[in-house]
Amino acid sequence: MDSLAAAPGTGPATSPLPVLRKPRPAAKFEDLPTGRSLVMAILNVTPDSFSDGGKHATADSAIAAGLRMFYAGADIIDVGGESTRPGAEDVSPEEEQRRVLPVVAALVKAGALVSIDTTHASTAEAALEVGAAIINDVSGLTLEPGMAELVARTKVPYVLTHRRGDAKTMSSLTDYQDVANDVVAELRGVRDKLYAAGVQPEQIIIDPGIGFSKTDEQNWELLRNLDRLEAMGHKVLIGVSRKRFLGTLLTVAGKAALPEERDAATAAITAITAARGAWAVRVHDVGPSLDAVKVAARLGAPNPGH
Ligand code: PMM
Repeated sequence: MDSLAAAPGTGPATSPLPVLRKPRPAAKFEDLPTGRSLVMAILNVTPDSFSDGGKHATADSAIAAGLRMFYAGADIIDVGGESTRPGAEDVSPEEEQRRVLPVVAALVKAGALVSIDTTHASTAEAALEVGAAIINDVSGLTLEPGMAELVARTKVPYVLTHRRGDAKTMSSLTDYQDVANDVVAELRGVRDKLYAAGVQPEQIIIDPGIGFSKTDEQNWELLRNLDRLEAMGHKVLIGVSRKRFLGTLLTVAGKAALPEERDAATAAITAITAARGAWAVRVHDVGPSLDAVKVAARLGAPNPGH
């Protein structure tokens, strides 16, 4: 049996990750499946993310979890070492890199396509050096100096996510005239900075930043108006997985649903956004969303443009 195909944890006790012995050729962005929306799996290597914080506090446990998602069919594994939970403390780029780089390197070696979820240009650059293929930046309107130049120089795909302020301030920055129009206008402003640095339009993937500086109602309003984001002419990524507004929606007897009780609603949104042409969804629970994007494609979802 190809040792690469062994499920993590099934090897001898002395070798908990036999899958890593035989490196696979690096996965390429251009080789991602076409004809359906993609599933990006969330792998937070943090002590404090809002829904899965602390689960993967060591590199080995994060690598094993990432491999499980890869074998479950995730198209992209999104590795992050900095919590973006509202109110979260800043993490230094050094600490962030200590957390994520071994994980990125191991998953790349196993043949996964990896994106690096970071707001720091130095972490993005270090992750690209060990094989990450996409930069997923949630800094939004507060783009870090050097990030645009890095994206232009390396020519990698870049997720431009809408967010006002940072993790500490974003929850109070929810004044919009018309949330969909304002988000598009503000994304255009950051996009102009990226273009000015030499980033090409086809490198940019747009994300409305569900839950970032938005109220619950504004999140729903954005999801209702995906076509306005798509009209910007880029691929669109949607990240709703286990977010608080789903907990509120699923309240029973005055008690919001817990993060792990929000996966069915997440998969429902995957189906609906895939049917409306989203390029990819960012989720914790890979299987149901992968099924949902296949259903949407079979029912004739618009080609998500990749
Ligand atoms: N949400 C989180 C983190 N990174 N990246 C993108 N592109 N879009 C998102 O919506 C997004 C993100 C916060 O959720 P988590 O704590 O579950 O990772």
